[in-house]
Amino acid sequence: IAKEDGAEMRMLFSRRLRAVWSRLGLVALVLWGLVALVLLWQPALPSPPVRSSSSSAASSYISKSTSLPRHDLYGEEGKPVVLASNISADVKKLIDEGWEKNAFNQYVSDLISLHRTLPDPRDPWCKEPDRFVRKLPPTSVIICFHNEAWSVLLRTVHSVIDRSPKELIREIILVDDFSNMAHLKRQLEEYMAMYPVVKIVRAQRREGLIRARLLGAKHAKGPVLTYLDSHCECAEGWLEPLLDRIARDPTTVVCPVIDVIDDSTLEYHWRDAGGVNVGGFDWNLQFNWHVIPEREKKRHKNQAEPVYSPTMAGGLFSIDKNFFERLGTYDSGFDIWGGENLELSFKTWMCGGTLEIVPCSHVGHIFRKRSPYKWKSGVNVLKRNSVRLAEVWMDEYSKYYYQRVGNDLGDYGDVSSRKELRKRLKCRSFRWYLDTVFPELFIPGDAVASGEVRNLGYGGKTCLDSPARKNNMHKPVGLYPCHKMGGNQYWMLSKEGEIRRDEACLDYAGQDVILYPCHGSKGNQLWIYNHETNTIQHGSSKKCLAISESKQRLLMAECNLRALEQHWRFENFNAS
Ligand code: LR7
Ligand code: MN
Repeated sequence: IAKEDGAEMRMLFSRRLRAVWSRLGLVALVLWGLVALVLLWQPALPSPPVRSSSSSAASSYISKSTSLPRHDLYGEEGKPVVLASNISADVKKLIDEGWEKNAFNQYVSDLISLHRTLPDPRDPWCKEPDRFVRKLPPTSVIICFHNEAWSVLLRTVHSVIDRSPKELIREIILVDDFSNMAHLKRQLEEYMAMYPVVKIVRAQRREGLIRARLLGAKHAKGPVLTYLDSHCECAEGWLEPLLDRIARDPTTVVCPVIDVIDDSTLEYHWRDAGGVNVGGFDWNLQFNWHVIPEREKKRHKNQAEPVYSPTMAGGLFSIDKNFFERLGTYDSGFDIWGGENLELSFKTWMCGGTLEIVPCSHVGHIFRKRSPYKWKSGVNVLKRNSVRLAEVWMDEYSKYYYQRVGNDLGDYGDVSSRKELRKRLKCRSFRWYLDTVFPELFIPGDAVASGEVRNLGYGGKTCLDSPARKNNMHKPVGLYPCHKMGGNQYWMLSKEGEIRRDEACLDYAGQDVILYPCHGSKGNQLWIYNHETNTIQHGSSKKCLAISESKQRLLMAECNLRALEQHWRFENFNAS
């Protein structure tokens, strides 16, 4: 064809004209390239024009390509979308509405292509030839949603279709958990008619995400189930490394690395294999992340190899369908949200499986700061789920959770069939799980001392007092009149010399005494408590813990055995 073109050209143009022509073309190309570069590099794109207000009431959460000024460059390569600061009041209103409904910036999401590109986050190790077994099992992808934003839900679906080998997707099942947003009704049906691989299943009443997932599983035809939240984006090559692990051993439950999609700019932040964390939990039965323990690192030659994880975050994982059923799927008595991730994690480990995080597989997730949808009035759903979990799976360790909820279990329904399941499967004990899978977890019963930590100076009425929440980390530890009610004054002294509450440790690095995530390597977190002299000496600085005369501030002072403001008393002390 090129040859024929050339012949035609020769007939049309003289030699000279042709030369000028091609030179012009080159200049145009260079100019075009420059324009493209400038566009790409501009950090803040101009704010888009306001969407026409003539469309239906649903328009504020529907991104119809006709009414929306889609800009092909917004958010490509996972880049952040930063709106110009001079946005009009109308746009501002739309942005606020989007936040209100979804707890993320829906307006920004609506600007981004449903097929946007992402950076390739994979370690080179993942791309080596023959890395994965040749014949991978196909999977049913199950995405449950309750009132999800249109553009976010569709980008989730398209990221699966666009970045998975076709033959590995048996189907994509969208489970609508009784949403009432207009765009999730017929419009979704019509849109998905273009993609026969997508099936829509509707719950007949609000089930909560746990039973919604079970409903999805009921319709699944693939040998593997892959669950995703409804606000995800799968990165290049996300699926094969997950299925590979299940192909090798169907009792392996696998999670991708969960990358953060920023709730405000929708920037895709990926972490490299060296930054991968594994899942744990605390005695409030809250899921948390921690670094890969050394003992686990030693098992691997390459940092991109799958790592054992004591627990999973919950939303994003693949599991062999038969194995899931053997494990009794989820406890369908769990309502709305929460706890199901620990239930599945505990029983996977205790009943013969393993749980891994696969660093070659990356999926982004929009992390929100609040839950945008309705829960249930009058019941503490999360506590009820957690009590069911503790009753069935945690044996004598359930008491540590119960202490956290004032030993008031409330009405948690009937768990006898779940206990029978555990018996039938001959699962191991929770103690085995803690010893073998999660030895890093601090067991409150192992504390050498616990309770309030009272200062004996200035009248002896002041106690160490700090909420050990995540957002309190790195902040100075407080003081408060002793109140004898536990809570923020309940501390534990570990055998290793940490003063801690759950994963927060007293830490001194020369400035303030702060709370810091416990690292287990002593150093700035080592405290030597002497129940006879009542002193608390810091391991590395050798200074002693004290309070200021105003009783407002914690101090570190040169040790002086006679200074009463350096004397402390742990409420319960175990001399043994
Ligand atoms: O009633 C409901 N019905 C639903 O269908 C409530 C929720 N849902 C859907 C919802 O639309 C979403 O797709 O269920 C999914 C999860 O709900 P989110 O996104 O509100 O949950 P989350 O991301 O805040 O919370 C994490 O923990 C949950 C409960 O234990 C689920 O397991 C989520 O899937 C889980 N999310 C992740 O694992 C992503 C990484 C988060 C971390 C750490
Ligand atoms: Mn989520």
